[in-house]
Amino acid sequence: MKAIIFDVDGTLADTERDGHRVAFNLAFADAGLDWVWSEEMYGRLLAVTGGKERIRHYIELEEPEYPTVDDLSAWIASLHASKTEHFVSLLQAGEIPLRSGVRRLLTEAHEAGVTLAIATTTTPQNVSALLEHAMFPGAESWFKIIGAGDIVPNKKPSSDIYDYVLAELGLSAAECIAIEDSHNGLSSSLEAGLTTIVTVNGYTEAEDFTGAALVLDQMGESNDHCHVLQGDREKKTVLDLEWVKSVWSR
Ligand code: XBP
Ligand code: MG
Repeated sequence: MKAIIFDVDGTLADTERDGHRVAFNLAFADAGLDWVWSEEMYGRLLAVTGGKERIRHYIELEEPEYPTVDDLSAWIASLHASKTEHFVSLLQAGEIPLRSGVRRLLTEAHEAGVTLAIATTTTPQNVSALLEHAMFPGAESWFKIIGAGDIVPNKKPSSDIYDYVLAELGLSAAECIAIEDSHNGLSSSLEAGLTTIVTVNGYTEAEDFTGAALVLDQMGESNDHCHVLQGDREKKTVLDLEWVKSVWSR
C-alpha cells in the first residue's frame, strides 16, 4: 500500500451541518436573500456535490425568490465565493475540529512514510484553511497531492477527482486506499477502482455503502472506540494504520 487518499467534508472533519450550511446562510443574508437552509433542507441538498451546483439545484428544486440577473452562473459563483469567505472565517475561528482519530491516523501514516493525498469536491481554499487551523500550521505539506473542487470537470460521484489524484501521484488504484464518508464519495472512489473505508456521520449514516471494504462510525481514539457497521469484525477499537493496511491487502 503506497498511499491513503482522504476525502475532506464529513471525513477529516464534520464540516457540513455547522460549517458549510452556516456559511451558505450567512452569504444568502449578505446578499439580501431570504433563503435559509435548515438542517433538514441541507441534508436533502447534500445529494448534489459542489457548492455552486448545490445552489443551482436549490433554485431549480424550490424556485426561491432572487433578483433578475443576466448571467445566473456568474451570480451563483459570486454568491458561492462569499460563502467560501464565511466558511474560511469559521475555520480561522477554530469552529470546526478534526473528527475523532483523524489526527492520530494522519500522524501514524506520515511517520510511517505512507504517502498522503486528498480527493475532495470542496473548494481548495477550504482544504488549506481546514488543514492550517484544525490540524496545525503547515499541515498541508504532509499531503503530496490535494485534488479539490473545480480542478476536474465532473464532481463526485464521478470518479474524476480520484482519477486525477491517482494520475498526479503516479500510482495505480491497486496501490492505494480511499477513506470516505458518503454514498457519493464511495461511488466516486469505487469507480476509480479504489478499495474504500467509510466513516459515516449524521448526514450519511443511512446511505448505501455497498462495495465499501469497511464501514465504521468513526476512526476512534483509545478513549472513544469506533464501531464496525459493515465489514470485518476485527477485534480493533480504533482505525489505525495496521487495520487500514489489512483492509487494503484483502
Ligand atoms: C463535500 C461537498 C462540498 C461541500 C461544500 O465535499 O460536496 O461541495 O459540501 O464545499 P467532499 P463547496 O465530501 O468531497 O469533501 O461549497 O466548496 O463545494
Ligand atoms: Mg465527504
